[in-house]
Amino acid sequence: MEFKKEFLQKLQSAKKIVFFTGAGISAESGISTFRGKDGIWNKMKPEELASFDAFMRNPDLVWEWYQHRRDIVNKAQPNAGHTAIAEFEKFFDVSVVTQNIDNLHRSAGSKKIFELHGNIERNFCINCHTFYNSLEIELSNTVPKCSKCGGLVRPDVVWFGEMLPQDEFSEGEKAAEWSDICFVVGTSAVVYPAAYIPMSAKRGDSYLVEVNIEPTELSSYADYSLFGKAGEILPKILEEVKKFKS
Ligand code: BJW
Ligand code: ZN
Repeated sequence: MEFKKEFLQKLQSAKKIVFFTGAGISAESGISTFRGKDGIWNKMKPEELASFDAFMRNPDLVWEWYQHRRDIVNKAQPNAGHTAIAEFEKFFDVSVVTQNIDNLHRSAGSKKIFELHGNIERNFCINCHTFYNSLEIELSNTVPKCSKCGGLVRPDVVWFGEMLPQDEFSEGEKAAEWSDICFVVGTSAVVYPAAYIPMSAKRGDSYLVEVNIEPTELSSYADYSLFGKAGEILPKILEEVKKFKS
């Protein structure tokens, strides 16, 4: 694979790198994306499952959907894309700003991770806010009740209409703004405020590189678009890095 010269030069001089990732980076680990060809939302409407109103309307249904996805996530392994990102840390100051809730960046060994949409492993009581990790509650297909107050327990993920965790978002924004290169990997970049992250990078004069199997909302904005699978392209970029860092 041939990369353009300008990109290779940026890679040679870069110190801080941000990876802004979405569902597409986990597709090769067997986790479905939301939108696009094999997206789960071709079959189900997001507002029917990924909102607090939906949860209150039918808590068991929403819980069962997360339970199903938890099963998939628990069996999934990081792929070559996650592993390459973790290995970038040997050569650069790397931050991973992810919209994913699947823990695969952590399993791959990335250290500095900002999770914008929460984590499927954590749950909390909507009443008294007691946190439960998935090992602490009985995981069945019906919604669990809080052992302290009997309230409904929900996954600690960010649904439509909900605020993102402020620290994770502002740290992620800062990392993007101060980065020399910002890779935007496997995201349709249509969900806000997460999709402001690449814009923060641009504002800080970072070099914006998109990695996706198809053009997105961001393509016209990116300095360089690489179309193909993240699990194939990212290891090739890492090979280039190794050439000039060793
Ligand atoms: C590959 C590949 C391979 C495949 N290799 N690539 C402007 C400002 C602020 C808010 C808004 C705004 N406009 C609208 C809003 C509201 C709303 C929003 O953004 N709506 C848009 C959809 C229109 N945002 C919100 O509600 C947010 N909160 C908020 O705004 O709070 C403020 C507020 C509070 C109260 C009142 C008023 C305001 C919250 C958003 C939460 C999103 N949550 C979800 C669910 C999380 C839990 C769960 O997982 O169930 O997050 S929705 C879903 O989308 C999930 C994802 O993280 C997110 C982004 O999806 P992502 O990762 O981009 O995946 P896909 O599937 O879209 O794309 C995959 C890509 O991969 C594709 O491009 C493929 O081509 C590619 N691909 N294989 C490389 N192998
Ligand atoms: Zn409680």
